Amino acid sequence: MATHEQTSPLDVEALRAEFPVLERRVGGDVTSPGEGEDDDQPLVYLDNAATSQTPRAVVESMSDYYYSYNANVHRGIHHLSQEASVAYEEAHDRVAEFIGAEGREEIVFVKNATEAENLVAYAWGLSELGPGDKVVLTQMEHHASLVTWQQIAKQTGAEVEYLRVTEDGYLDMDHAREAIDESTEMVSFVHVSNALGTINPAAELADLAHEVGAYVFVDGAQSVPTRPLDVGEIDCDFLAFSGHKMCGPTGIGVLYGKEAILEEMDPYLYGGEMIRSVDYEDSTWEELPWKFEAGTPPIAEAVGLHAACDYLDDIGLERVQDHEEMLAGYAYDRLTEFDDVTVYGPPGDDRGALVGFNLDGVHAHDLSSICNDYAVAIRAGDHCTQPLHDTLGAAASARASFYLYNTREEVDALVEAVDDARQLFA
Ligand code: C6P
Repeated sequence: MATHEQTSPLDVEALRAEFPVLERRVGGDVTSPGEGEDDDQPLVYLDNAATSQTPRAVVESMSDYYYSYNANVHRGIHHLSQEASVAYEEAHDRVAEFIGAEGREEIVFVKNATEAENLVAYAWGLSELGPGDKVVLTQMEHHASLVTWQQIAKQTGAEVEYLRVTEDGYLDMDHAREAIDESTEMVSFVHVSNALGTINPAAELADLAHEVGAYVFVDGAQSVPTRPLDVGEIDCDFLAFSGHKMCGPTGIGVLYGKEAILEEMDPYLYGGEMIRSVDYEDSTWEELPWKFEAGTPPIAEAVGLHAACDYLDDIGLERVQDHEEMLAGYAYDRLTEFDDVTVYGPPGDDRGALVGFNLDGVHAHDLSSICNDYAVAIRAGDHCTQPLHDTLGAAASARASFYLYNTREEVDALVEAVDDARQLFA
């Protein structure tokens, strides 16, 4: 019996009006839309952990940039360049405020969360890690973190240890207390798992790491968009996230780093924008954060990310979190009513905004394809967590992920599609 009966703290219908794409009707052949008999079903978009949709305010902030003050930043003293530079710098201030950072020095704009992981692994890891050092990750890491640290460890001779996931989808904290020891230099973990929905105890893990003098890297790709997060409260040294999962544009992500640590690190990319002076023999670097932002940066995208932070803060991230967890709990309850469906991860009342699952005897891709026949967009695959899927004993899983504009009726549409797949493959 479903337990998640609460009503939403959000006015979802009013919010949906801000996202024109949600009005779409889809189906049939994507190469000739409008021509098939299935072309007229309302889109049910449940792939938000991959990419969220973009509200008018964010799109308009970027078109305003292109229509009114498009210019390169930090390079011209003409009017448009100054306006663009101010907007670009203010976007750093806004993101700093959004996550509770001290200021723009701690906010580096990159392409996405993946690049943020690589920046630290290369710029810090290559010079600081060596034989005898340990990097502690979790079994539920996204490849962005797992592959990056694995490869840097190979290059430096450091060891990687993976914290185990328990049967019920939580991080094994006994293993964490044992594994994070004096040889540990970096503890890097996913805050909210994109495959299990597990919410990891970030502050507790940060304490364990700091007790042994290790740095803490939080992969916030799924947590920053969906819940209030304050880097001071967690006391992490680094945090990574992407604009496109938080109502912002693609092409921009954020690396937060404590100023004193970023100050000590060498640049990751070299070129224009990041230098103070250059001669034929050597160069010196710009101040933070520009030292890490070589070349023409994502200016329109920074303006869009600023607008996305405003948009989410205006709604209130506590309310966004409550709404999404209500939907995830409801989906969990409904899907676990089917005895041939396996839902991965922790219980419905203790998970982030997603549900990963499999139907006995049916490949996740087939399940996702049947959902698509109902215009229900979910994701199927290993979700860039291949080792975790090996541990789960599943080659792939289907995943529905929710955001502020989704409704309980859309969860019902998902459940109906899954039920249809059950009948079809029975
Ligand atoms: N996950 C999904 O689950 P990028 O692609 O760089 O914007 O984000 C990478 C990333 C890092 N960490 C976590 C926990 C993530 O979930 C992701 C992106 C997407 O559908 C794509 S695999």
